[in-house]
Amino acid sequence: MATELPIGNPGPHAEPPSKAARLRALLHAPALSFIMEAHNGLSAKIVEEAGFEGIWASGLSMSAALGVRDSNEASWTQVLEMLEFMADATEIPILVDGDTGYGNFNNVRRLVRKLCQRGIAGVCIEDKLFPKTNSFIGENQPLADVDEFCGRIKAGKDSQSDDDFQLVARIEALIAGWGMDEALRRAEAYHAAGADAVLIHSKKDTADEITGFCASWGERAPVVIVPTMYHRTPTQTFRDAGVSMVIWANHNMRAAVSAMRQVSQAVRASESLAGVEGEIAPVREVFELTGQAELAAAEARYLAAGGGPRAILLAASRGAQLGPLTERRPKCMIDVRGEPLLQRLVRTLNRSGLHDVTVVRGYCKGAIDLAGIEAVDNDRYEDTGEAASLACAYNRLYGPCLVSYGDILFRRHVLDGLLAAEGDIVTVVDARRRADSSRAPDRAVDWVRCSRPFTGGYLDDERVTLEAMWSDSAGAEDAHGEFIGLARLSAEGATLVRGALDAMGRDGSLEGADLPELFTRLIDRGAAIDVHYVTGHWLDLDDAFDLASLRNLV
Ligand code: SPV
Ligand code: MG
Repeated sequence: MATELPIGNPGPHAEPPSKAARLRALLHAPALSFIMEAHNGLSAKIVEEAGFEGIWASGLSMSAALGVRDSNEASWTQVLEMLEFMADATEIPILVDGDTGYGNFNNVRRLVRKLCQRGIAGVCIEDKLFPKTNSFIGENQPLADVDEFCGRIKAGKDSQSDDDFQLVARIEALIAGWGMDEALRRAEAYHAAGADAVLIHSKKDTADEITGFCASWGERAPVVIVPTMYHRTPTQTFRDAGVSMVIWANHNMRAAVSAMRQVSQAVRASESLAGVEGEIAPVREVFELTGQAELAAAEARYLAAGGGPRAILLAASRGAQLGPLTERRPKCMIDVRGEPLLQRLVRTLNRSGLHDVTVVRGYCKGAIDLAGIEAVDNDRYEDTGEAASLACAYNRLYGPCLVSYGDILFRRHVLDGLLAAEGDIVTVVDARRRADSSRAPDRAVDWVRCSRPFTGGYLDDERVTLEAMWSDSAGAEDAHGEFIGLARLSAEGATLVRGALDAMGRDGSLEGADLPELFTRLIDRGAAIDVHYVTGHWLDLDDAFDLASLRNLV
C-alpha cells in the first residue's frame, strides 16, 4: 500500500516518510512544486541547501558531467553509481531521468529494482527508442509504439519494491511533431498502464502547447513540465494551468560550465590565482558541504586517542623587528642554540604525545622544512593576521586541537598542565607578565582580563574564565595577565572556533584579525573560554631582547 496522503504530522514515534513517499506527496499535492537539476553528489547537496524539495537527476547533465553525449553513452550502471552518491549526499527525494529505460520492459524492470535499492524516489521514462537522443536535437525523432511503452510502464510499476516509488511517463509526441491529439492519447494510455504522473515535453519558446495540453487533460494525473525552452513564461501561468511539478532541468550544469570557463580562462591569462580567489567558493565551504565536521566527530569517537590532540602552529609572519635575522627565514626558524626555534617547539609537543603537527607558513615558507610536520600556507600573510592564518588550517580544526603561536617556547609542564585542564577552549595566561618591567614598553602583548586574578593558593582550583583579551597597551593596568599564545580546544571548542571564523569571514573582519579578536568574537558569541594560569617558564620571540632571553631559557 502506498502511503496515505497528505503527509501530516506523523506523530512522535512514527518513522519519517521515505523519500519516495515525499516525492509522491509533492507530485500529488495541489500546490505547484519545483525540483532542481543536479548531476553529482556536490550539486545535489547544493540543490538541497538552496531549499528545494527534490532533485532532478538529469540525463543530459550527468552525461555532460562525464564528458559524454546525452545518447546513452554512459551506461545505466554508471548512472546508477552517480545516483548513489547523490542519494547518499542528500535527504530530499530524487526523480531520476531514466531516458527510455535503457531498452525494453526487461531493462526497465531491472532499472526500477536497482533504483529502489539505492533509495531513489522515482524515475521518469520517455516514449522513445534506445539509444535515445536529446529532445532538443533534430526533428521528427522516432517514438516508441504506445503498447510497447505501456509494457515498459507496467513492468516498472510491477518491479518497485517501495510502494511509494513514482514512475513518471514522459510524452515526446509534441517534440516529435505528432500533435496534441497524439500527446493526449498517449497520456491516457500511459496513465491507464499505471504511470503515477505524466511529463508533457515541449520545445516551443512559449508555453502554449503546455497550457493547451493541461486544459484538455484536466486532473486525470499529475502533470510535470520542463520549461527549458519556454523559460520566459511566468510561473503563475503553470499554476493557473494546474501543473503539478516544474523541473528546472539543466541549470546547475550550465552554471558550472560558465563558471569553470571563466576561472580557467582568467587563471590561464594571468598566470596567477590572485584575481579569482575572491570570486570562488573558499575551500572551507567545500569542506562544510562534504561534511568534514561529521568525519572529525567520528574520528573523535572511533579513532584510538593515542595520538593526542592535533597541534596547529601559526608561523606565517616574518618578525621584521629582528631585522637581518629574518631576511631569509621567518622568525620561527631563527637558530636558538644550534636548532631552529620551531623545531624545539615541535619536539616539546612530540614529547607530550602530540605528533599531528600542522604549521601555517607564510613569509619565506620554503625555509620551514622540518621533518614530521604538515604545512599549510597563508600566501596572503602580508595582508592578513593570525585569525586568517588559523582559517588556512580550517580543515584541521576538527576534534581536539592545540593552537599555538609558532614563535614561542615553553617548558613541558606548561603544556602538560594545559592538556590536563578542563574546558572546551582553554587559554594559557601568564599571571606574572604585567609585573615584568624589563620588557620593551611598545612590544605586542595580548592582555587578558579574567573572572578573577591568579592567587597561587595551593587549594585554589576554582574555574577561571576569560572576560576580555586585547593587544593594545591601553588598559594594560586592568589586565590579569598575558595570553602566551597557546590554547587548547576540545572537539566542541574547535567547532565553536570554526563558527567564529566563518562569521568573521562573512562580515569581512577575518582578514585583519589577530587571535585576541578571535577570542573576543567567541566571547561575544557566548562561548565560555577557560584560563589556565601559569607563572613564567615560557618565552616568545619578538625582538633581540627576546632572542637573548630565549637563548638563556634553553
Ligand atoms: C534532461 O535533463 O536530461 C532532460 C530534460 O531529459 S531535457 O534535456 O529538457 O529533455
Ligand atoms: Mg534527459
